[in-house]
Amino acid sequence: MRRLFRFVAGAIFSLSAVAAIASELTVTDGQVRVPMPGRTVTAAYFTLQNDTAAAVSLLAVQSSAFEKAELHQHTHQDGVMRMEQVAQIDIAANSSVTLQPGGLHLMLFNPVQPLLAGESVTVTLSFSNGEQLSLSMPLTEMPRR
Ligand SMILES: [Cu+2]
Repeated sequence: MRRLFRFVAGAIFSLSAVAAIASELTVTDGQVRVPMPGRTVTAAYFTLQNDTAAAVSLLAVQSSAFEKAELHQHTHQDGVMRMEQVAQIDIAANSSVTLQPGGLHLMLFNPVQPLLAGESVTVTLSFSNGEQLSLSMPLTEMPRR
């Protein structure tokens, strides 16, 4: 009887460990901007939360709604706003990184379908720990300036 109890307790522990690992990398506040009329390039923003004890990197991204997706960083140089592609986005242990206008962002090129505000597109993120997250992100209008 005692042996059986130990086995059951061990099984429950394993299950909860798996559940914890699955939820340690999360993405919140995801949104994909509807491209400006006549434009074929747009950006996506979201927050990456890493609740593991190890740093992890976002290495690649793709979306079924676009031909190409890249990780980008905005930089200010001599008063001019530029952006450049980055190879990866690092998220330190137990911390978060936010992709937002004027900073890190996801650059999306050449939509392969009509994009309407209020609908959503799927974005797939691949991480250095082998984890892959497929997320549905809402399409939002560019804010007017
Ligand atoms: Cu960009």
